[in-house]
Amino acid sequence: MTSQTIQAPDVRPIRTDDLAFAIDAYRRMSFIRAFERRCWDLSAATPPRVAGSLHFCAGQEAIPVGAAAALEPHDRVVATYRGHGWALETRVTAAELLAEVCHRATGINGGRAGSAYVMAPDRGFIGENSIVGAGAPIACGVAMALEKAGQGGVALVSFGDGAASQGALHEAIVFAASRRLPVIFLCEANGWSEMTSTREIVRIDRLAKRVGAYGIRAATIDGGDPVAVRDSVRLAVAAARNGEGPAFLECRTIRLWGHYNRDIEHYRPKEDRAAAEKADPILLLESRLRAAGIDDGRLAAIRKEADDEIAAVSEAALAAPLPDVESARDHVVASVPAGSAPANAGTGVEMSYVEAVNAALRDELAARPDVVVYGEDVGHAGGIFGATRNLQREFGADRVFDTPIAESAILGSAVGAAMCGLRPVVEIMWADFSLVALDQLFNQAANVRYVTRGTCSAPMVVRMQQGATPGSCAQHSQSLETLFAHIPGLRVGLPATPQDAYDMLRAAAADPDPCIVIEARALYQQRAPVARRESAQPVGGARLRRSGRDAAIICWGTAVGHALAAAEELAAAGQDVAVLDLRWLSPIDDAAIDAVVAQCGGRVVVAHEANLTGGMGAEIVARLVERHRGGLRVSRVGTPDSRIPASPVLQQALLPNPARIMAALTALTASDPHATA
Ligand SMILES: Cc1ncc(C[n+]2csc(CCOP(=O)(O)OP(=O)(O)O)c2C)c(N)n1
Repeated sequence: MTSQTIQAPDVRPIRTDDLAFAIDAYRRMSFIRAFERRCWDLSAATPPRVAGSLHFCAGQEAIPVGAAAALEPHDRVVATYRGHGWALETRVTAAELLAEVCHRATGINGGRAGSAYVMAPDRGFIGENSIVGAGAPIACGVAMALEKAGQGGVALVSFGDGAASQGALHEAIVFAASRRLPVIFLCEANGWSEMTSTREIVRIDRLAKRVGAYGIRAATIDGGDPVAVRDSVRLAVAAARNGEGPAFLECRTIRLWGHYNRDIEHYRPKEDRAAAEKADPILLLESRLRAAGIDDGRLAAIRKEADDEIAAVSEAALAAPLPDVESARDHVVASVPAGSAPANAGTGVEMSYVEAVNAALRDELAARPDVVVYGEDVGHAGGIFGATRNLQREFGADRVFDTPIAESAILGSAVGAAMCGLRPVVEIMWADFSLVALDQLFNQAANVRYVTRGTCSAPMVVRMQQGATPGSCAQHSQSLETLFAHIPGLRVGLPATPQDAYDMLRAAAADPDPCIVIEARALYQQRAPVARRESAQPVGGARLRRSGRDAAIICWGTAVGHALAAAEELAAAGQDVAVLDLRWLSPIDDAAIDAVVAQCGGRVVVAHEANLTGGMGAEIVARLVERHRGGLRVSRVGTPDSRIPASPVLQQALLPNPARIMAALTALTASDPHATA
């Protein structure tokens, strides 16, 4: 078993025109190598001076060095997790990077990123990505923002040949091709997919062949030659700047060291390693420079300069303070005060819930030029439920558009676009479909603010609708809010009325963090007056829909209507039941919960459509128990832990309804010696 055939090329002459660049490339490549040697030494020290795994780009340095020479300051780089070279070749200093690798307060991310997830968007380095392939959809969004900025910027994303098998990459290429985005997909094909030879997996000799079928430019080049990389990236960049769309460059390279710092490479044939050592791009460039008349003394001086600088940087990094432990929870979300539910205006134009969504999108598009609205069928057709109807006609196909059926690309591009100044409001047609692309929300969007310590964020909105309706099958019926609310860094809201469908979507679009707004398909045709507002309210705030003293129902989404109906019936029987519509599950309005619980003598039913086990009802009950200790009588009403059948009668046997909520309330108050009814 060998990885790709590695052949040390004959000493290729350097053109006179390229000599200065080649000397500079040698200097930069030597610097990256010196940096990584130092990292290695620190991690191999006893005890180790760097915790965790390090993934080195040794052997691949010609790629970031060559590519960076073809980029302009307004271009952006999204890198593989093996990204030290890319960080150093953008505008991250060695001091900041080494301090980050050593998890110091002075690191570029204050020790929050470590070696494999460095982010410095303000330096043109969108970041490394430790989820392989995930950077590609993000690069699409970065390119969208660059296109909008109108300065001809391109987004370059690097990834490994192993990552080339990821669905996210496929989706990103399809997405970029469909919109002709200025993205350079750059594959660092070192022949290894972690501990498995890529040859054992891929049935073609060149990955570029695969990509040709996407209808974009694709080429295989020598990734060991910085001049070849520079020239090929230049061509691709020129075409992208010229509006000709994305390109794929497969840079054949070598992995000189192991997959990571403690890799003993038991799986790697000795001859593969030996061949890689012979093809070391720094040694090859050295030979070429010698052949071009650069003497050994000069080359040695360049290497020494790199070593000396790294030694100084390393001393400073090790002397730097550790991060302040008090800061560990800072920058999970923006420190803006949570809002409260806006007062009902009492007036407004009657419209359906889904028309209210449409109105909110229209008002956001009109109010802010950075808002873009997109998703499957969202543009021309106006959405399968009509939520985006007529918006493309009114605001143009640049701002309201259709995408390929590619949820990772939709969400990932929203992350990249939001990081670079756009306000994407994207639609995931059904909440169930978000599951194929959760990486972009959980691992990507939710981390941006935290890792960059608030210097960057991903203010995007994801609209989706959920829940069971008669005939909807088990893959189009789930209530998934708990998944999202579990993730720190995401905001999650579930409007239950047309007014809230309008207000909460506008709040989400104005919020500085990624927001998930989960609409209720079952309520789409519900009608009520909706007041259009001048400006958006902050995210957050529960609404007391009905006050009462005997018991409280805490609920959200479709359960709100059932709760109100139950309270109404119980009122006829002399019971006075409060209904609190939580609206937002993140941030959660604990003060409103406490107030209603206190008013109702601690008798609480939490009602939601989602399954009971591990649902947000369990979270709310746990919070109540922790805060109130004694004097509580709590119960939950939700869908029992079942799959959702399509049959309407079977659905009715499972879903919460007013009768079940009433039964829970009655059981609660009947067993309570202090109850008034
Ligand atoms: C989505 C995902 N799956 C698996 C991994 C574990 N993993 C980390 S690195 C790696 C190998 C990636 O190979 P390649 O893309 O060729 O990059 P290289 O290591 O060669 O630079 C794997 C499988 C991961 N980080 N992310």
